[in-house]
Amino acid sequence: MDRLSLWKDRIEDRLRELLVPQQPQELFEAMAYYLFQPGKRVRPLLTVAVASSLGGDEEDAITVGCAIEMIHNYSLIHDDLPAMDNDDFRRGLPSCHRKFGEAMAVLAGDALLTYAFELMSKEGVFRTLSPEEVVKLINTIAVKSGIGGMVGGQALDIGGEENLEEVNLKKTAALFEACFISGGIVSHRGDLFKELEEVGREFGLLFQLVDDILDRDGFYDLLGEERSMLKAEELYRSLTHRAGVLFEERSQEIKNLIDMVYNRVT
Ligand code: GRG
Repeated sequence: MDRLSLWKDRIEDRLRELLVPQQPQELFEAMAYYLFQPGKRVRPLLTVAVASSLGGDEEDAITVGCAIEMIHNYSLIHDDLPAMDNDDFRRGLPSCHRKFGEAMAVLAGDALLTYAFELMSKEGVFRTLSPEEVVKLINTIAVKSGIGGMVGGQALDIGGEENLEEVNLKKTAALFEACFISGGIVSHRGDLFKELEEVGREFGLLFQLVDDILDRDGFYDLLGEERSMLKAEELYRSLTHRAGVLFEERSQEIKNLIDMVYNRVT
């Protein structure tokens, strides 16, 4: 089995260890509904791949990756709500609010977001991180998820912001930046913050552009097929090059994840 598949299995197991059945049962079920569906797990995989390539502890990286995956799934639950995208289906199944009702879906999103920070701030959860590194990790993930990141980007989108790049940088790329930076923090490489943030940003922009090309909206609408494919190719080349420079001979899994995203449109 390749390393990405092994990590994916460990991420699946850890998610189930971290979010165990608890009361109120209906809230737990609504929290677990998206989280335990088979997703790509690209965010935790990136976190582990970065940490592993920089010599960090894989178990600690898996824990952080799972917290980020909880935040990602909270954002999907809220994004699907009638007040936002009003989607009845996600991953081919009824969306969270269609299954559990709107109020419970709002609460499930709230609880997943809070739970991510609860677990990262729990004493003893990380085996190799100093208290200062834990604070830096929590702060980074909070900033990238909140008003300066994903939630801010969603607000700009809903408000009709026309600068798509600005919306995507916040709404989509910020959480990918958090994955790369977190992998660095787990590896005690706070000095690489800026470089990791930049690679994460490019990864997020490629991820969103590929999604736009597949859905024929967003940048695809703005640029048309030829120019959006060219832009995707440019981003792909730049990202692969940067990953090679930053992670050197230990960049294979990160490059495989970049390929996985880009290959969806090639
Ligand atoms: C509601 C606070 C709030 C934020 C919403 C949903 C969202 C922010 C941003 C999503 C941006 C994004 C990544 C758009 C691309 C669309 C898409 C396919 C998202 C799903 O992410 P994947 O593909 O999902 O990683 P899986 O199913 O693999 O987990």
